[in-house]
Amino acid sequence: MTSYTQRCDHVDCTNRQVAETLRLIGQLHEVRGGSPFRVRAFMNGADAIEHLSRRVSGLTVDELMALGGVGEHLAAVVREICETGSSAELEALRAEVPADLLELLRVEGVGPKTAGRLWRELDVTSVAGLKEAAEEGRIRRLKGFGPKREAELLRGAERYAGSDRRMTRAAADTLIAGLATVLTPGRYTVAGSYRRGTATIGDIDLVSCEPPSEVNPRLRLLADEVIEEGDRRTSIRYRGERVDIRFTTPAELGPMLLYLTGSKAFNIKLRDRALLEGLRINEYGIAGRGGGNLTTFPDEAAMFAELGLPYIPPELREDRGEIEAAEHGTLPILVTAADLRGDLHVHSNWSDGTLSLAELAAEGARRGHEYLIVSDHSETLKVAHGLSARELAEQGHTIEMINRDSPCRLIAGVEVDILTDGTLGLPDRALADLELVIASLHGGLRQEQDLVTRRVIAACENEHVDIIGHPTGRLIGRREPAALDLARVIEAAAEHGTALEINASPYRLDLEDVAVRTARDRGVRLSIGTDAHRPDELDQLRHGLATARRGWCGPADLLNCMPLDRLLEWAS
Ligand code: DGT
Ligand code: CA
Ligand code: CA
Ligand code: ZN
Repeated sequence: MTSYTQRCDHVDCTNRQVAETLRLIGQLHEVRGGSPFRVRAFMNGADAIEHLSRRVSGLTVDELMALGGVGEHLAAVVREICETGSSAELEALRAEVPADLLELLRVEGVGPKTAGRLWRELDVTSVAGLKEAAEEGRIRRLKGFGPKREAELLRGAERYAGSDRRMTRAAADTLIAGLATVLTPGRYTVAGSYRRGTATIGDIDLVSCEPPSEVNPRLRLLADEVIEEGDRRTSIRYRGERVDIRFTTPAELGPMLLYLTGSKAFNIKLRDRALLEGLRINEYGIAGRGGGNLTTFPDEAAMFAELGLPYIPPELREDRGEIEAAEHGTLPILVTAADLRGDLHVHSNWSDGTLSLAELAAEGARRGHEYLIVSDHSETLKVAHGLSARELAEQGHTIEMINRDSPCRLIAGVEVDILTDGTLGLPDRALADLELVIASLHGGLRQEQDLVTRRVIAACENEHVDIIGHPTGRLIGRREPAALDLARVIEAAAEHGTALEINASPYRLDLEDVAVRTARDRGVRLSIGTDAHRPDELDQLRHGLATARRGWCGPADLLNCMPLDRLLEWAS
């Protein structure tokens, strides 16, 4: 378990981060009213790099230019981003465009073009400014806007201000990758909710063992705004989000990391428990009765030991019974990345994915997977080019051929629609021919509770269905979960031996941690699938792993930990 304790995390310069940076540059050009050709060049380049199956950081300028959609200028910018983590062009644009304007882009109905006009023509540079201008009726007077558009923008601004705007783990990863460019690998750790593996993140918390005199000047260069700067703590706004940094030394890292990882409820419970023994805990160490000498600790494990407890992994620190379990020696042994043998939900270019079956097998092998479930959509999902029974049979033959010489075995599956009347999008005969069947809700998510619950239960009852995909259908920050009665669904899954998915997409993470734990306690099997439609999304498995750990899952609770033959036997 040591890999989850003190290791300082460093996120590589990933394709997605480069793509996000290019998009940001494109957006800023558009905000400034720059040439549409230049804007498109950056957007197309971002798409090309996001869809790349190789690491962009390993490509030369020439290799980059050989990619469709990347010209000479863009290739140079990409190299610069990979080497330095930023780009002079981006910094120049940032200096020119007000920092809050980027936040304005997150309001529904505001694209870069609109943001640019609001800024130039009305001097609106923030969400609050947008709301004010709309309330005063100034927006309707802009050419091409009118009262209707103004009302839409006002609603967007109000909704945005009222939402609690938490980041997805994907957004947090992008920020952390950016921060990593000014920090030294091995000398800082990401703490807070990010380290606990929560589905959404309010702000980023870092513990730095590098001294403030070295880190603060570098952070200043990166920040949109320095909120507070000091020798013990610094807070900045970076790409619109708050980042809190606490400074410590390797010898005193334990208490600071424990404190800043939280959760707050966990910290309070731990502190109160220690107080009963006459010990006082804070972020600098443990002191005896009457504030005696402060003892410091280099790591969290030593600190837990001093408190008479085994190490409690960050994902469990929510005051949901883990401290009691630690006292009684009944903490679960959590699943680790090394236990996962495969990815249980991926799409190919037979439906709406970008990779061919052969490419999928190669990408799976590259990640050390023993197997992948090819689970393309069924034909009822028209927008995703869903497959008919005949096409699935044909896909099955191609899969057999590829499996002959692939170290990563493709499992012939499907993600069949649970239709609005509770039947499935393919006949039982077609499902019977497949090795594994995932059934998912894609439409009718707003049905009333009993109706939508009965649809999912009917899917659990179908003997061919092995897994319920993204059970609630939520899209974080964008779509509420269906009104499912999860207790009934979990009961049905337990009764019929159906597994429930932990969809590992950072935009879904569905089921969520608490439901995972309820299901697991009821003896329901869980299944982590990335739902990847593009190669880089195959790396999302780690988000699902964090959710599984937060749901107290061990290897025995997850289908992903079964060897291939046992998995296929379980599914048959
Ligand atoms: P977030 O940012 O909302 O996703 O959640 P956290 O858990 O990262 O919370 P944050 O950033 O406000 O604070 C980071 C950690 O600092 C938190 O997990 C525990 C610790 N902490 C914050 N406020 C308090 C407090 O009032 N008492 C104690 N004991 N610890 C606190
Ligand atoms: Ca935080
Ligand atoms: Ca914080
Ligand atoms: Zn789906």
